[in-house]
Amino acid sequence: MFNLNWKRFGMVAGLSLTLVAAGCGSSEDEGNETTGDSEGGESSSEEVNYGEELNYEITGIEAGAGVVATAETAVEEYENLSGWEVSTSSSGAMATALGEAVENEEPIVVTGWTPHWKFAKYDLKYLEDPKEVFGGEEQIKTMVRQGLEEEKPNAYKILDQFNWEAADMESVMLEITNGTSEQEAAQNWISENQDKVDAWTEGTEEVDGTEVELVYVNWDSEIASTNVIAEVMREQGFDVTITPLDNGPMWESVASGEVTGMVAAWLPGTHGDLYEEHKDSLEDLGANLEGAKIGLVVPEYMDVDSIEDLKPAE
Ligand code: PBE
Repeated sequence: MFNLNWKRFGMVAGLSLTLVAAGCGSSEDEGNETTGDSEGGESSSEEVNYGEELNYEITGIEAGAGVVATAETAVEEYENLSGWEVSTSSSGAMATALGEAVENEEPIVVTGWTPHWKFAKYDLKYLEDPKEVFGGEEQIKTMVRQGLEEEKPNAYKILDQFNWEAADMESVMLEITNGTSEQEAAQNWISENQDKVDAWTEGTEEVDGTEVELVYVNWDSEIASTNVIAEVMREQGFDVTITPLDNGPMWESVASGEVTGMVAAWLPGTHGDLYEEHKDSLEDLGANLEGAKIGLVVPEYMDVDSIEDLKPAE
């Protein structure tokens, strides 16, 4: 218990430091230089109108993602976002657009989340959210179908004991984004973290081809977690299929009992509606990761710190 609290305190302190650092990064000097280049000599941060340059567009991801729905709520709640829209495509397309913007030092606002490799690769910051539309720290939780404990007790126990940290997930994500295959990155992490994996399989017996189907969405974070737990279960003798779906169908397939489970439930905020809808038809196995977060993310060089610094469409 104490350990956990200290860990969480450390994380919150770390987050605040990041925010302080973000504030320094966008000091007047640096901001003016940047906007001077791209805006033809405007000198005050007051005059920066990124909205115009961005066509009042927030670069979203999959239409079914919680962070997209939450960004749409933010557009409604913040008066200064009047006239803005959240575009939808895919997490991959968002990451490409972000990479191109950073390369050209152009402005961009994306729907972002932590853990994600983009923070290791680029200098980015969350925009402050004074109305707290995006909520606070979240957990990523494991959900399985009802009856699993009786039918496949070893699968149930491993899924129940699966638990790691943001840094673990980030290292797998980073390796995948740098070109290693998903399965290989998962195997590499497992062989370097055998002690953690042993704790997940503790008290279970090896099986001979018991079928398990895990569902997920093609978000980088969930690609990492799902591949890791799938590989761990394969090493225990399970015949594991992993199936990418949209967010809604991912929840529905677990609730209907069609599949074994998933490790991709972002709560209490991001998937709160889906949880409410399905919680009576599935089993909640608790958090597999603490300290997740969603929000609007921009490059450090942009001279805005808060969602409220963005300007409405004329
Ligand atoms: N995400 C990653 C998901 C949850 C995991 C933040 C993109 C979402 O918004 O639903």
